[in-house]
Amino acid sequence: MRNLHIAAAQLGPIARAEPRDEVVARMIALLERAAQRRADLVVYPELALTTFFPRWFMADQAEVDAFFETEMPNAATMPLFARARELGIAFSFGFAEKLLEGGRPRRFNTSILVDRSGRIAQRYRKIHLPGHPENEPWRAFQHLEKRYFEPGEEPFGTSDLLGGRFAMAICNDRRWPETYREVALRGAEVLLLGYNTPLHYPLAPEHDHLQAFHNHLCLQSGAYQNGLWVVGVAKAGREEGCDLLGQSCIVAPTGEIVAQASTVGDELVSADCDLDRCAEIRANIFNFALHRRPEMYTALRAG
Ligand code: CDV
Repeated sequence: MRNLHIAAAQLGPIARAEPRDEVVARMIALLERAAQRRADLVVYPELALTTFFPRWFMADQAEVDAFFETEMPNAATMPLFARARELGIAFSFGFAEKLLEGGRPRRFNTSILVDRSGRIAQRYRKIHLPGHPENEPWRAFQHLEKRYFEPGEEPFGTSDLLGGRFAMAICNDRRWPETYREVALRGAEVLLLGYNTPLHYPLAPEHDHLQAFHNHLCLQSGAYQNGLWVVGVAKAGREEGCDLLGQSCIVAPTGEIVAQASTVGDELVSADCDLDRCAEIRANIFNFALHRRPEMYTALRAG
């Protein structure tokens, strides 16, 4: 048995004007609750430090850049790093990352995983960027991730800490089966995944009532078909007039939900996650080495 106590730290809405230090104070309050439960790891949502700004078209790049972090940790997030180190808790959260490469600014939708000592053990830049690059004012809410971010250029990675192997993915990545299979083939036992999912999807509004179903459908099937623990964590509630899905949850490798948020505010849910349970699936029905036939998946190999 390799038991870890893992907490999903759902965040309620973040207003456009809410300063980073207030958001970080909310994150620390959830961390303290996690410490009372003796959590080993706390997982926060995608773009956890700000409102979900890709819902707005902004022509002025300086206005967009105000939502980005140019270093991590920085002054605003240092208290979270410090408190987590004191408590000996690992954590993961998403943020908008801006860096200079060869004098050129680059912007990514990024998540980090920080170990118990406060060291950034892994960085992941979102691969499946949803949305559109141009101003589409007809939409009630835009989704301009393809304008404001570049897609991550590195494959899904893993890191070994807390006695297990971890991978990260971000929001839209969870809808793609390749995400789970890729990290499972790399030996990941826990997938950490933050999301911001509006209940209203302008391109297929007839599916709005299915957002909650599709969220759990993807997380649960991804977990089961790959023998993984999956920790899905929402930014939830009515944010600047846009309703975001909650439903943060922890899914066992059997596909069963073992903890689930019941509000759309700041909420902590947690579960004992025995990493050895991955083998229940991986040594049986989804024994990759025994049953997969990669040589038959020719369309997949072709791209
Ligand atoms: N932040 C996201 O990646 N959101 C997407 C869109 C399509 C709503 C999602 O898959 O939830």
